[in-house]
Amino acid sequence: MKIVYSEVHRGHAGAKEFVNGDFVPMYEKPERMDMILERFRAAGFGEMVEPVSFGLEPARRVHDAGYLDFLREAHALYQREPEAAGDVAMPFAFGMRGLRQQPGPSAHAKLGHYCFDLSVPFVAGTWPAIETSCDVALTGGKILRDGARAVFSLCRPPGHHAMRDLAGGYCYINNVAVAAQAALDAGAGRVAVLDVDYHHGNGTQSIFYERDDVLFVSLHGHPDQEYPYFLGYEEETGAGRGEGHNLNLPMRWGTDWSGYGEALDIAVGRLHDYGPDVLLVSLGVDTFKADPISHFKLEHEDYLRIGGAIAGLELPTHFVMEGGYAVAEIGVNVLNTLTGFEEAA
Ligand code: OKP
Ligand code: ZN
Repeated sequence: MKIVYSEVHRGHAGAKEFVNGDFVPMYEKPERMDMILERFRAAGFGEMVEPVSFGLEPARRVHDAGYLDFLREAHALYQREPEAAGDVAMPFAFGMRGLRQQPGPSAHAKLGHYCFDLSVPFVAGTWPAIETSCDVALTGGKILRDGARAVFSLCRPPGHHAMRDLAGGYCYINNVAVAAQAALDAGAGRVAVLDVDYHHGNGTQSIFYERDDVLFVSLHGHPDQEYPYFLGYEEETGAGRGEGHNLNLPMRWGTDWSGYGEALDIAVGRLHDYGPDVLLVSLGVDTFKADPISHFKLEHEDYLRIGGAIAGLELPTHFVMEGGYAVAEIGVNVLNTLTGFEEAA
C-alpha cells in the first residue's frame, strides 16, 4: 500500500494545550509520526510517497474562504498585536451566542471567532503543516483514482473536528472532508466516510449533514461523557436531503471489543447498504486501552479485526490519519489496522 507522507508537519510543534485548568505540552506532537514510520520500516510495510501540491481550491469546496485566510495568517497577525505574548497564537475570548458574529481586525477577535477550543495553537510552522496535511490527503485520493485498491494518507495535523469555519480538537483543515469532496468532484457518485477515531468527527458530520452524496458513519465515545460533547448523539441522523445519511454509534467509557465489534458490524452493514464508490476511513487509534486521553479498551489485535472488517466491504479505500496519543503504541495499532485490511482484501 502506498503511504503519502511529508516531513513538513514537524514545524507544527512546541505549543501547549489547555487541559483541566493547566497548559500542558500538546498530546498531538510530531513524535506520533515517528513511531508510525518506525513500525512501517521495521515491518517493511508500504511504499512512501511525497504529496503533490493542489493549492487551496479543493479546501475551499468544504471550508469558508475567510476561514482559510485566517488559518494562513493567524500566526503572523498575532505577532503584530501590541499585547502578543510569545510565539504561540491562541484564542482567549470567544464569539458570544446572540451577539454580532463578525470578527473585527484584531487577531484576538479572529482567533476567538474561528476556534472552538484551546487545542489549536498557531506557531510559525503551523500553516505549512496544515496546508501540507491537506495535500497529503488529496494526493492519497488521486492515487486511489489512478487505480489503487487502498492508500494511506499519513496526515498531521488531523482534521475530523474541523468544521466549515471552525478549528478545534487539534484540527484546522478537515482533510478527510476535502478528500471526500475531491472524489465527488472527480466523478464519484457517492462516497462514504467511516470514522473510527475515539472522538466524534463533529467537523465531518456537520460539513456533510444536509447532503445525500456523502454518508458519514462514526464510532466514538458518548458525548454525554466525552469530547467534543456537543455532537455525536444517535439521534443525529442528517437533515433535509441528508436525512438518513448520518449514523452515530456512541459508546460508553470502558468499551472493549465486545461492544466495539458489535457497533462496527452495524457500521459496516450501513456502509454496505449505501454502496459508495469510494470509502474514506478517518483512522484514529486513540481507542487503544493505553491512550492517555481516551477511555476505550481496545487491544493491539483488535486493530487487525477493524482492518479486516473494512476490507470486507470490498471498496476502494482511503485511510486518512486522525488521532492516537499512546505514542509508544500508535505505530503497531496503525500497522495492524492496515495489515488486517491487506490480509483480508
Ligand atoms: C483529536 B482527535 C480530553 C481533552 C480533549 C482535545 C482532544 C482532541 C482529539 N480530556 N482535548 O479526535 O484525536
Ligand atoms: Zn481522537
